[in-house]
Amino acid sequence: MGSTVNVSDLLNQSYDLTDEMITQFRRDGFIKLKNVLDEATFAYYGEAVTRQVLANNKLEGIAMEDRDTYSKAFIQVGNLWEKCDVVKEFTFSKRLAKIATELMEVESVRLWHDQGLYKEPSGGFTPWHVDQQYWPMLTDRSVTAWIPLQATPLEMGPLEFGAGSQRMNIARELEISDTSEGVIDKAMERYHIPKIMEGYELGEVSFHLGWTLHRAGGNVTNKVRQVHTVIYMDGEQRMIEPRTKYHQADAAAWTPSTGIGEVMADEKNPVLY
Ligand SMILES: O=C(O)CCC(=O)C(=O)O
Repeated sequence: MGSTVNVSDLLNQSYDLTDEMITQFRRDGFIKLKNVLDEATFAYYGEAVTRQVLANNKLEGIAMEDRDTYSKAFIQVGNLWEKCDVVKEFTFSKRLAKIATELMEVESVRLWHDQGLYKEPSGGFTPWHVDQQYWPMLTDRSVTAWIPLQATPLEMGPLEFGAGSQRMNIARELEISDTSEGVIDKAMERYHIPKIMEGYELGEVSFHLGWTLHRAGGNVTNKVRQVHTVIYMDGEQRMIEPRTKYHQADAAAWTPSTGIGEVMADEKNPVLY
């Protein structure tokens, strides 16, 4: 009798990190891991993510030439897990959450939010930036799992990282824009920060810290670059007093019941590992 393999099994199986991988992540602020997921996962869960991204696409019908740099870069739809139970199963993967926990060297992780980032054919570059400038978090323990739902060669706009940039306080106040692209690029040259950009194989997933500089090139293929992301924070992460309009907006969107100084334990922030 053959045994049935459920498509969700892989999402809950352990992916074993080596000590070298954890050391590399601590040094570089990012890591790309091969064979984290597989084709069957993408066929089932990827389809559900795509359905939600298309159903909630606010850029529908707006021509590329009429958009600003940010909205040329991708269609962005957040908290997909609240909209669809299949996506919830994907976002709540213990396999991914365990990797995030071990890379951040913390005891547990909570969900900050998930989002689809779909770069359309002829979609523009994603400017250099750091994510954590938007988030009112006390410590640097936040990490994004960037999960391409197809192999992503250079022409499709994979992520590019500034290795070790999480330790350097560069342009942390700059929102994602043409200005951040130019200013950060110059600073990276000045401080000799290595820029690392490689395509992603099918099943490869990267993890980057909230303070790691990153960007992506444009999509010059005729296929959409489909990416799901899951953003984790330390299970003990606390909220600081919002300092910017982005802090305020993100606190309201992703952790509405958390008060200043409290652990961010809203019902939107379940412990995932
Ligand atoms: O997908 C992209 O082009 C950019 C993604 C990004 O900046 C992120 O996930 O932090």
